[in-house]
Parts: sequence; C-alpha cells; structure tokens
Amino acid sequence: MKITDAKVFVGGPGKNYVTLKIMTDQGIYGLGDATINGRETLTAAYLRDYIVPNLIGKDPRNSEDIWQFFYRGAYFRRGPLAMLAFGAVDVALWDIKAKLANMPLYQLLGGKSREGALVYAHATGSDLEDLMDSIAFYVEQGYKAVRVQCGIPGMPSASYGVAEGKGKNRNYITDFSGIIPKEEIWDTDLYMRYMPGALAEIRARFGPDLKILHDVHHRLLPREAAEFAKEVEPVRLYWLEDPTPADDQDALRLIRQHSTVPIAIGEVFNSIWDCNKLIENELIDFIRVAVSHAGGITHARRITDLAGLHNVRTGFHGAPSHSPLCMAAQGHLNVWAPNFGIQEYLVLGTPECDALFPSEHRLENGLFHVSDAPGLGVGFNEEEAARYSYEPGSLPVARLQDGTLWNY
Ligand code: CS2
Ligand code: MG
Repeated sequence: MKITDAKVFVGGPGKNYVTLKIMTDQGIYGLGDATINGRETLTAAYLRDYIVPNLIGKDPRNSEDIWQFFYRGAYFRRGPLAMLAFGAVDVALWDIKAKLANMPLYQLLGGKSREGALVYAHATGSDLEDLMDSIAFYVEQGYKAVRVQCGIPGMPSASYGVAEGKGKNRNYITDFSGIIPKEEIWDTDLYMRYMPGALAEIRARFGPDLKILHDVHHRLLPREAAEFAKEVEPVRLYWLEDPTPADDQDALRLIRQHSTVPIAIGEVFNSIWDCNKLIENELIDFIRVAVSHAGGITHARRITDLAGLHNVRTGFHGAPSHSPLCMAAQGHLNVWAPNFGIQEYLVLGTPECDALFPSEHRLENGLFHVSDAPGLGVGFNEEEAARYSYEPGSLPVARLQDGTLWNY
C-alpha cells in the first residue's frame, strides 16, 4: 500500500482550519488537522513544501516509522509548527489504518473504557450576573462542567476569556480580525482581589455538584498564583488552569507547596519534553496538550501513558483552535484512555461547519459520544472547502497598565 498524494486546505466558516488529506493507491484517504491560531499559513507551507513530497510512495500503515522519520529526521527538532504538521500526518494515518480495519479508531487503541466522555463548556460574562446567566444556560443544557471567566470591575479592557458586552456571548471566541493584534490591558491586583470572591459566589449559586473550572491564562507570577490557589481552595474547583506561564515548569512547585487546588496546564506544549518533569514530579493534575499540536495520536498517547503512571489525568485542549478532525481524534483517545479526566468542548456545530466536516459524533447531556463509523468518523467536503479561503487574523496581546507587555 502506498501514499499517492496529499493535499492541504486552508479556510472554513469563521476560522482558518488547516486540513490535510492523504490519498492512497487503495482509494482510502485519511484526514488530519494542522490548525494553529494566528499562524495557519505556516503549517500549511510546512506540510506542502516539506511533508507532502516526503510522504509520496511511503506505506501509510507504518505510522510509527513515518512519525520517527519526520521527528528524528528534522535535525532541528520540535516546535509548535513542526509538531503540528507531524500531528496532522499522524492523525490522517491512524484514520487510514482504522478505515482499513473497518473499525472506529478507538478500537485500535484498546477499545472503550467509558461510553461518553465528560466535556466542559465556556461560560463568560462581562460581569458576575452576566456570567451567572451564561453558566445557567449551560447547566440547563445538561453540562456537568463549565469553565467560568468573568469581567473584573475596574479592569480597563475585557480580560482573557471574557466577551465584551453583556449577555451577547455564550461561547467565547477570541477576536481574530486583522494581522495586527488587538491589545488588552491586564491588572493582576484587580484580578486577585475580585476573582476569588466571584468564584465563591458561583459555587454558592450552583451548589456542590457542578464542576467549576477557571483559566488564569498564564497571567500570574508563581508567588501570586500560590496565593490565589490557596484563596480559592474552599470553592473546590475542578481545576485551576495555566496559573503561571507554561514555559517555567518549576513555577508550579510553589503553588503545590501552598495549595491542593487541582492544576491543569499544557495547551501550549507540543511535546513530551515540555511536560515530562511536571508529570514525573506530580506537579500537575491534568495535562492539557492538544492531540494535533502535540504530534498526533502517536505522541499524545505517549504523553497520556506517562501521565497515567503519575496519577495525572487528561484534559485535552478543545478551544476553537482545532477543527472537528482534532476533536474527533481526541474523542477516540478520550473513550479509551484509562486516565481520562475531561475534554474541553466548544460546540462548533454550525450548519456550515457540519457541512464541511460531516460526522455522527454527538454531544449529549454533557458527554461526548464517538460514532462507530470506521476511522476518525469525520468526512471532509471539498466542494464546501472551495467556498473558503485564508482570512488574516491574530490572537490579542496583553499589556499591563504601564504598557509592559504581558502574557496573553
Ligand atoms: C484557552 C484557549 O481554551 C482555553 O483554555 O486558553 O482558548 C486559547 O486562548 C486559545 O486556544 C488560543 O488559541
Ligand atoms: Mg486555556
């Protein structure tokens, strides 16, 4: 069996999805996601210029060797763009293999450990009342877990994860217009004074059963994060996400020494070498890598297995940073992984998105159920794809009140 060709598509409804389609001499094709917010044309170029010519003629069933060929073969290893490109290839090859076996992909991983995988939604409010409405909206729909982000009184601009304007947004999507980023102003002191009380009110309003998650988006220094974590302990958060910048693995030690709040980190990691110490030293509770950004199923499964040895559970990234192809790959890992925790899931299911990526995967009562279609269980409609093209966009940047650039 041989790979005969591969194509890269960029675009989608309101989103620059980067989609890889690998074709074979047996008529079976595989699909992978190489979307990366704000740098989409670069992964597309990496795939087109380097990866695709190297794929032609290879046996698609040897996904491990192909992974090693790209990873070890690239003398300058790792990095988000390369790992994402390898991830797209890898997911497409698993898609092919599972289609060949005529099985849903999770069967090749070891079958189902659970029927549905717990997901969490994003609630957002420009103020606390607005946020309460947003949480109630998801609870009514059957979600058992919700990430809560709240506007901070006195903060000069909407802080991370908070939609501008009251009541209009139930599904926070980062503003993406233009290649020059929007700038947000961040004030740590205002946040630290306000947010613990707001979280306590949310717990009081929604009772003990709701799983409440909160994302700090790398904004605190280690000492501040330790203080914050200690203060929110009585809220019994399901997790506190990215309390400090993810590049400093030691930062989490201080938080651990002062608090038992579960820590989740990793949406910006792209390899096991970004998180092996964190996991082995048991400084985190949830690993947040995305399957596509972290080298595909082959590599994300290695991270998952290492995490499992150290009581760390998965909480794969699922913001609208990924196409339904990555979300499906994660869905298959989630039903299998013995150390599955939770899956971030924003309903992408607009009619336009469903037309581009048709699938039978479904969300029901706060749980994600993978379909039993062979492979990943997601199609790609090329006629639909022809309607879209790349729209330049960028994630915002954050500055402190005095103008100092901060962590977005
Ligand atoms: C976020 C992301 O989902 C999350 O937890 O931190 O939305 C993140 O801001 C985006 O993925 C950036 O592309
Ligand atoms: Mg996050």
